[in-house]
Amino acid sequence: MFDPAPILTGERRALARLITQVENLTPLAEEALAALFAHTGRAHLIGVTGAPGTGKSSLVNELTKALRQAGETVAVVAVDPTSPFSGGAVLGDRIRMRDLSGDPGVFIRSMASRGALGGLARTTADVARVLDAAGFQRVIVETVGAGQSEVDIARMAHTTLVVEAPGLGDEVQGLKAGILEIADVLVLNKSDQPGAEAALRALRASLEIGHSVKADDAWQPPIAQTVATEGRGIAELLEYINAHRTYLRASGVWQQLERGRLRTELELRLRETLFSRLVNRLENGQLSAVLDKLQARQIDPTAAVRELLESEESGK
Ligand SMILES: Nc1nc2c(ncn2[C@@H]2O[C@H](COP(=O)(O)OP(=O)(O)O)[C@@H](O)[C@H]2O)c(=O)[nH]1
Ligand SMILES: [Mg+2]
Repeated sequence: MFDPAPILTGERRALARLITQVENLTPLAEEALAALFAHTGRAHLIGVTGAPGTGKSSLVNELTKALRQAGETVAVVAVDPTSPFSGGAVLGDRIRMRDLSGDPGVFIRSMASRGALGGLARTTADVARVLDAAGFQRVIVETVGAGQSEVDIARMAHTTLVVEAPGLGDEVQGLKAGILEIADVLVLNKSDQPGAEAALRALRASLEIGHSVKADDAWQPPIAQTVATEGRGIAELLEYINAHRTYLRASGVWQQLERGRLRTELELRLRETLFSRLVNRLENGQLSAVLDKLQARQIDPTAAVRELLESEESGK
């Protein structure tokens, strides 16, 4: 039996244990998520993405400190698809340990994403939900910006930060189209490094091009210039993040986003449930028999679906 009380009061060991359950997709985790759902929907979810080494972990660390100074509670979920023991992740964690350990208003968790049985995006969303239910006012999710799972994670966040650093050369122009679409706030970190001015110009230029394709036209992504290692530009970055949250709430986009996310989840779960229900009702070997006919070009895919559905209905 799941006891929600220690989670709702943010008890750390209970939280850590439950998150492990969520990662392992256990029945207890399912029960817990169901019981906690009514307590979710309050936290501001902030996604932080960008190439490895741009300074995401350092930035998250600084942001967390700034938020704590403002009296807010913060949970951080670090997702690194390459390896839980990669240099960047470990370094970032060490930085965090030093500055933030022992603070009861902060909870930090690194996820071993390789083992995410239910898929990285879903596991991350469920972990964020647990932390939301635990009452953390901000939940920050750090991902290595590489592929679809980052875009999925960004969709889950209310506010997505895309972190860039100078010296990435043509990449800055190259990868922009896709990644800029998900950016609510752009961060040019390592502004102390050579090439920062050029990178800023490149970012501005691609923002102008990208702006026309952005669905959400009323918000123009600002660019924050930071030096995470020195804490420079962090106050301004936090202002942008808060301005975005204010915008989301005032415009009603916050509600729209939430409804869209819940709709996607509902449809996904419906699809999975209906599919496995159907497959369970089919006779052994029926699916592969239809597949044989498909492969032999005796029937087409639409007819295959019809045949499977009809035999499922007549078998009732
Ligand atoms: N010069 C400089 N180095 C930075 C800055 N921010 C982070 N770094 C360094 O860049 C490296 C990668 O930082 P990290 O936060 O782990 O990047 P991540 O892989 O994006 O999470 C570390 O050695 C940091 O100390 C910055 O603003 N300026
Ligand atoms: Mg990192």
